[in-house]
Amino acid sequence: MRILITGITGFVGSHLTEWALSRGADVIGALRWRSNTEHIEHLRDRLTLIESDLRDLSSVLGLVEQAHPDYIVHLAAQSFVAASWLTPAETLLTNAISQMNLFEAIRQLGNRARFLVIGSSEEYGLVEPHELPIRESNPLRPLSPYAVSKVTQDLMGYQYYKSYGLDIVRARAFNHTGPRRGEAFATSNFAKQIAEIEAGLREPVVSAGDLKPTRDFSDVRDVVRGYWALLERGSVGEVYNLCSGTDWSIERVLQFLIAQSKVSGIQVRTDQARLRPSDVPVLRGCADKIEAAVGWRTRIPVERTLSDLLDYWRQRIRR
Ligand code: A2R
Repeated sequence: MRILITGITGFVGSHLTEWALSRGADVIGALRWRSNTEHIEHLRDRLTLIESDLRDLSSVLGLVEQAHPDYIVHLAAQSFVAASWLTPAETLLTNAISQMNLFEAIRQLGNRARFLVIGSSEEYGLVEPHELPIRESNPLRPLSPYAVSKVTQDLMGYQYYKSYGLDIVRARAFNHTGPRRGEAFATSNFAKQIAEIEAGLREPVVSAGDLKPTRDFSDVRDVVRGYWALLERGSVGEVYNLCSGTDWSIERVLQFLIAQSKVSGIQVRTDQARLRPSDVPVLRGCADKIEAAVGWRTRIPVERTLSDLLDYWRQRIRR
């Protein structure tokens, strides 16, 4: 079994690589010449890495031809909602064109790989209270440029499946976190700040954006196990939520992390720069469909995920 992972150097890419290797797969990773490989250094001698530019079709044709995959998981993306407000065109271009080039490459080469489209709970956007928990049939009402880019990827997956019969399965992952999460993301950012406070590198104040929104958090290690199950047993053309079914406010996440700290009396300060033009107030998903289809549900409690994330930052800062 050969799996091509784009975005292999990212947070999810490194965890999916570990999972795929544990399943005995040959892993081929696509990366840019300037990609930071620190998350996959410990796996490097077990991988094949191919440099490519996903926004250039001729480069992607070469990548798919060389990789000759059975599975493709397309994780490469401008993945950060907040950054998408500053770079909406870049976000849409990267996320839409990269996937289109991959679809065109497998179509033109006649490759039969199963392709996992990585969507997001952000696609649902504005959700009315009576629509909770969110099912796959919920309307898509995106509230950020990132969310629009993910709706585009999702519907493009539907279209290429319908138009050309490509073997495409679509995932809508709700928030996921854990070790190696990029420091721009709230959970990781809080954990990093607390680890820095413990190390005496900053005053005992955590700066934060809006604490009111609630999110349905899963552990990244559960999510990559779900992606694998969809590759193996998901139904072609279908779309599946990956979520825990419970939501935590950002405030609760922050207070949990502060309570784990060895330093007492840590304060919280609102940082205006972290507030966004519009934010999704509540995201809580329903995972019934994926559970019925492939038997997947989350196993790791949020508390463990957050503790592991804090430990990750403690170790990094010590290093
Ligand atoms: O920045 P790099 O070179 O280390 O690579 C990142 C890659 N990436 C790209 N690859 C090729 N061409 C691009 N224009 C490009 N822009 C970004 O995507 C990195 O390997 C990966 C993103 O990693 P993270 O930011 O850590 O995202 P994460 O959480 O792993 O997200 C994976 C997927 C994305 O579709 C998200 O939108 C979704 O899960 O939540």
